Amino acid sequence: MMLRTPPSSAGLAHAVKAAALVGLTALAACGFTPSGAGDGDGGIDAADVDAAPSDGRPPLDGPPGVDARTDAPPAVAFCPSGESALVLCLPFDDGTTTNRVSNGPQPFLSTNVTPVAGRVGLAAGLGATSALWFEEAPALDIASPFTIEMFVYYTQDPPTTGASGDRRVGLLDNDSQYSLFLGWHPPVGSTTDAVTPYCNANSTAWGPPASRDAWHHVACVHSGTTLTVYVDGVPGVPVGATTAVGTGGQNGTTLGQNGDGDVTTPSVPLIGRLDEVRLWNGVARSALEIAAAAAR
Ligand SMILES: [Ca+2]
Ligand SMILES: [Ca+2]
Repeated sequence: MMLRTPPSSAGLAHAVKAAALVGLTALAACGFTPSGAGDGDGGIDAADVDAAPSDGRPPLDGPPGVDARTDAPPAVAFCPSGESALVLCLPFDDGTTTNRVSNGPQPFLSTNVTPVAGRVGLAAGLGATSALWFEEAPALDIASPFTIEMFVYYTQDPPTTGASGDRRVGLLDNDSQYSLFLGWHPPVGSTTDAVTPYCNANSTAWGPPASRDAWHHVACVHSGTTLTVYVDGVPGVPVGATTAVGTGGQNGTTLGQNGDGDVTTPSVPLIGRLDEVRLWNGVARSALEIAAAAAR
């Protein structure tokens, strides 16, 4: 069953197109002047060129030097080509779940994932019946150092009853190898549990808590010797992590729920949104880089 172009993708494209039309109407209504006039230089401008259509930023004002308007600074590419450490890069900005890493793995299942307003451009809207799953692939059998990062918006807390494996919400899970979840954990200095991102890769590291109904940047950084979870650029307590990251799991990689080999039967699903998902193999992103990603 190949669902790289799932039936829902037509709906996605339609929704994006509709959103674009609404956007154009709004621009016309407030007197937006297309490139070519109104910038005061008296010249004829080139058409706007969006050098990176998937980055969610406005297009550049034509090639530099064509006119007197200041070109926007080129954005640092979110999914830089030629970045061999990048395994997954899903900005979701075109309304699809395509991995923007060239020759990278693509989702095998992408169903009931809807384009919604994101932290940057569009995001992936996920619910109790969503499935976003990459089949088993060598590229996803990463080793330390590594970095997982994404924006998360959850609208339902993790369950508060059941076994520990039930009192959580899955964000990204390469089953039996490495994972990022939302669970219940007391913040430093407190004895009361709060919803808190945590990362598993033999060791378990917890970040600062993350509130419901708001966007948060969540990152798991494995330095090779320590595991640290950041929330909105703020690190939690690092834990030692010297055991090699496993590669023996065969259940692939799941976004938005626990990966347990049966992605079509929801297991602690995320009710909410994911945006700007990246997975880096062989790279521990620096605290500065994590903070910069959180501030996009
Ligand atoms: Ca996005
Ligand atoms: Ca594996």
